[in-house]
Amino acid sequence: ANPPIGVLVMSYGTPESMEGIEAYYTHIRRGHPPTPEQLEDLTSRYRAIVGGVFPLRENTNRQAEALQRMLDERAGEGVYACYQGLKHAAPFIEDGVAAMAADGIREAVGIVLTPQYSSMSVGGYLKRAEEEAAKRGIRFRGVQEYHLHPQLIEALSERVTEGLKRLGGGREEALVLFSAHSLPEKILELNDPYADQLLATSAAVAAKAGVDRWQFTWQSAGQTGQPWLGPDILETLEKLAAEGVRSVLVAPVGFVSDHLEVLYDLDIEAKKFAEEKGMRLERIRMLNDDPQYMAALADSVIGAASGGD
Ligand code: FEC
Repeated sequence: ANPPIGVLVMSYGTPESMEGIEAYYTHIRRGHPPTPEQLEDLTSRYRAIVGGVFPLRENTNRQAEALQRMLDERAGEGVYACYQGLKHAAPFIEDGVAAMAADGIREAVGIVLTPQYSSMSVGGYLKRAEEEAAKRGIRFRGVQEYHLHPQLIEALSERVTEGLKRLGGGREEALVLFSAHSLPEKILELNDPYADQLLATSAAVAAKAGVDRWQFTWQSAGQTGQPWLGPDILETLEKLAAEGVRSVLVAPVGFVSDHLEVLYDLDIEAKKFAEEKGMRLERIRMLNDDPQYMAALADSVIGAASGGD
């Protein structure tokens, strides 16, 4: 029998334990260890969201397993074999490709668990995977983006509708605030599609959910000394409060899982900030291993494997 087509399921990665935060943070900072203050700041944010297992670890595991099941259903067992490859934690992207090679895989598809393309996000994952695959003689194709896949849009729009329901009486005047991880402003000079794709996802979800009142904002910018894309969500909330908006539904469409940037930056920090300004803030439920999201991934993988990505 032919070896299966490898599917490298790529995600950001998260520490294994509180002791692992320093190594993880050092990797994100390209080998530069954080100062004790920076480490304590990050550790305290994890303490606020972690009850046992780091949530992104569990969610990436569930997503990879659910995608495997969906590919088995669609293409038959043994046709595709999923491997994890993480950006900043083990198993790293290179480990995932090495595991494929060890299993005799000759052909692979890579997909990143974030829907929109940026040279600084998805582009970076795919480059590492391609380089490792080339070294190991594996033919590799990467899914660039799936930000307008109909089942992704459907899954997100259902969550917007549900979130507005949760806001209750606020539905009429509620504003939907789409958000994504900021990146350094220098991506604008590179003609990067990131911002346009995020706006396209947001507009499609708003249209599908029948929402007229919406805006897009950035979140979770890093402190690197250089300018990042703005406005940041806290600035946006401040402005909305001044305009008299009293209820906001945040829809972080650049993320797919429950993790630090959602559970801390939105659910703790942004929520508290909004409340201080007299606003109610709710967030849409994350996709995690939602079947429609898994279908969008499976479709994209099968499309890329058959050469039409
Ligand atoms: O729950 C978790 O453990 C992980 C949450 C997490 C996700 C995530 C996603 C993205 N990031 C993106 C870009 C950058 C850039 C820098 C950067 C820094 C951090 C730090 C932490 C962190 N990121 Fe992240 N990111 C997550 C966590 N990220 C922690 C370091 C401390 C801090 O700033 O809070 C800046 C690196 C540098 O210093 O040069 C740039 C992008 C995404 C969304 C796409 C994706 O998932 O890949 C883009 C989840």
